[in-house]
Parts: sequence; C-alpha cells; structure tokens
Amino acid sequence: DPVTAIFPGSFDPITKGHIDVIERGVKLFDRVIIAIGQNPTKDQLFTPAERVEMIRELVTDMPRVTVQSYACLTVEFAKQVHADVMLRGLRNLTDVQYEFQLAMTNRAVAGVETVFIMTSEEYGFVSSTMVREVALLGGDVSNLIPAPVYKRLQERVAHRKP
Ligand code: COD
Repeated sequence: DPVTAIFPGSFDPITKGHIDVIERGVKLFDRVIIAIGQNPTKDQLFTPAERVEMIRELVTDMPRVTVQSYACLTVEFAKQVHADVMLRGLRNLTDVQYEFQLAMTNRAVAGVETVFIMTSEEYGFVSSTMVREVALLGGDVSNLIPAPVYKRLQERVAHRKP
C-alpha cells in the first residue's frame, strides 16, 4: 500500500529548512501532505490561505506533494487525510525535547506515529520565527527562504512596523 506522510507546521513563512525536509520526505514516502496549522503561541505574518498559495507554487513540480491548511488538532487532521505517519524535522536539542513530547502525546492520544528527519547542517539554524523577526527589522533573509517567498515577505514587511 502507498504510504502517506503528513508534514504539519506553521510555515509562516516556509523556509529552505522546511523545503529540505520535504525533498527528503518524498524519497521516503509515496505521498507527502504539507499541512498548515496554527500555532497560537506565535504571531502570524501570512494568513493560512496565503501560505497555501505560496507553498503550492513551490511544489508544482513535485506531483506526490500536496498542500492543505487545517484548523482542528494536528492529529485529527492526520486521521481525516488517512496519513500513516507524521513527518517532523529536527534541528537541535531544543527541538528534540519539544518534539519528543509532542510525538509521545500524539501517539498516546491518537496512536499516530512520528518520523523525524534531521536537518541538513546548511539550514540547521533556520527558523520561521527568526526569519520573521529579522525581516521585520529590515535584515536580509534572502538566503534562508525560497526566492518567491522572499518577494512576498518584502512586500508584507514594507507595510508593517515591528
Ligand atoms: N530544518 C529542519 N526542520 C525544520 C527546520 C529546519 N531548518 N525548520 C523547521 N523545521 C521543522 C520543525 O522542527 C517542525 O518539525 C516542522 O519543520 C514545522 O515547523 P514550524 O515551526 O513551521 O511549525 P510548528 O513546529 O510551530 O508546528 C505547528 C503545529 C500546529 C503543527 C504544531 O504546533 C502542533 O501540531 N501542535 C499540537 C497542537 C495542535 O494540534 N495544534 C493544531 C492547531 S491548528
């Protein structure tokens, strides 16, 4: 049977680190669903609809990758789309601690298994939160995110004050 992985995240905005996980994820699974959820502890820069649009543009040449947003619990959405596994990325020990707890909770409450992909050392320090912060303060994050996303980010921060 084909194996479906769900890659849930905030992706606000999607970074080259996320892309790296997606590219390596499609080598392991038959289908990868990029699932855009809301992390209420983080301030939002792009709406879920904007994120869906931006990410779809980036994966047009990856036929086994689809993009959806959801408003329910991540594990609920994983069940709705009949995902076999949850795909997550690991950058450092802080991630391990948090992700370990999240994966254990998801398995305990929903029986969902999680598979982790280690970051490439090139993008191991990249986070959407840092990208947002630096961009809002006028810093150059063009190396950390895909070019079309950088364009959208520049337009967005031009209208906002940190
Ligand atoms: N290299 C490798 N992996 C990376 C990198 C990088 N440079 N950057 C990020 N990642 C990984 C992260 O470790 C994570 O595994 C994934 O990519 C997504 O990261 P983010 O930051 O975009 O998204 P998160 O981690 O904030 O996830 C948001 C969720 C809502 C999915 C998460 O908080 C969750 O599932 N929470 C449980 C509660 C719930 O169900 N909420 C749903 C509300 S709709």
